[in-house]
Amino acid sequence: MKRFLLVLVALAAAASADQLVNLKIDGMMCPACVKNVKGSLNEVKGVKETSVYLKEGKAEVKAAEGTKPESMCDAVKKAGYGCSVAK
Ligand SMILES: [Cu+2]
Repeated sequence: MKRFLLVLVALAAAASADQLVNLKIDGMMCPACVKNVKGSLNEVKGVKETSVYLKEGKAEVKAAEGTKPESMCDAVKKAGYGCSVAK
């Protein structure tokens, strides 16, 4: 039982080390844009997983705790798209 609890605590700790950030992306017109945005986000230090949604104009980013959402948006803007952090 004690061991089981320890595993649970370890799992919780691992989960809390990541954060989910929602970004609003403007200017995506086609799948190539999605690829561009995804690529630029994945180059940001700390970013682990990125899902980009063309129709919704948004991105969901899984990143290490402490990764600044602003740094993600900067990367997207550099790639030529509009970006704001969705709250
Ligand atoms: Cu495009």
